Amino acid sequence: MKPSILIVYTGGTIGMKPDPETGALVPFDFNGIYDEFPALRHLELEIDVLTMDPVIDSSNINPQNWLDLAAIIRDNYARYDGFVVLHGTDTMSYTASALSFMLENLAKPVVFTGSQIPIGVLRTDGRENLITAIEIASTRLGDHPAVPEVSLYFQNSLFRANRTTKHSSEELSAFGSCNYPALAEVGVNITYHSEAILRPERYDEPLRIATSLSDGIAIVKLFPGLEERTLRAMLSAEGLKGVVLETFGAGNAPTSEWFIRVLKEAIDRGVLILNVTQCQSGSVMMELYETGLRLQHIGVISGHDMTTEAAVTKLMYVLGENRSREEALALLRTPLKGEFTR
Ligand code: ASN
Repeated sequence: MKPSILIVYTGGTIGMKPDPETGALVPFDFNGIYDEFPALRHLELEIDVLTMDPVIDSSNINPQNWLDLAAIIRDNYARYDGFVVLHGTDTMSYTASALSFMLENLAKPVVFTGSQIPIGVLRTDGRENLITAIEIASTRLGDHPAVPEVSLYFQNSLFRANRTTKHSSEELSAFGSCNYPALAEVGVNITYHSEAILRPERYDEPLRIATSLSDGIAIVKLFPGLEERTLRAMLSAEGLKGVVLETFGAGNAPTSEWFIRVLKEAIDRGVLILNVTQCQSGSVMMELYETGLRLQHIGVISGHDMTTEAAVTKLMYVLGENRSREEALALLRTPLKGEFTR
């Protein structure tokens, strides 16, 4: 039997094509995928396409869309061998990170991709991204899928989704994964780095999905000159439950008394604060300097080498179900889907 792939098209540049009459970019109908890319027939796959309604520019994506996407994958999980999610690049790392946490017991490939140039433009990067993502989603090594986790394929590299960041709005190589190696590299052949790929303990568990994500999450980026009244206003927002604190270097922050006090007051009110670094690569090590140690002492949680995208979506996931503070803390301190290295 031919492997079967479900393409879920959410929107973004990859789905755009110039209208032959007006020249304006209009959404491409992926149901005509074989007519547009006859080469896909050579892959010997069953491919179905599901287009989300409405298709959106990814700047408009929100957590409800993530819940809908997770439900689509759950509802089709038994029927397909792998999934390719076509998504705008701007927030793809957020969606892909969120899904990596929300799809519990995942044992099949879910490959996110998109493009920088519309698929209907001759020089598009979307054709190669799409075809290779489909091939990766359908590849098996031995008895199991080659990459049974949520991944992101772009410009010859396959990354763990929750390790990625969009680092360029211009380059075709738009995504990077500074703190974790590529899962596969694509040249003449596709080379899978098996040692880097996450594998489930069991392949036959039913997929379980998160059905709620927490609101009340914020990102606070430190900068020299941040004032007490501004920080206090941010941390006193009504309903605030979790904060990703983007600190300097190895997780450092000012030692001024007011700064520590404002953070401590929020922690005492029950707000969980997760420390990630503003640096593109490297990890938070709060025990290294006095400026990090003080954060550790008041109960700021280390985000280790997590991206902001992974940290913010992990907070939404962990706080989304009614967990006790201890349970939430334990989950935040554990890598759930390879999102950080200890
Ligand atoms: N604005 C587009 C989006 O994220 C950008 C892209 O897909 N290249 O939906």
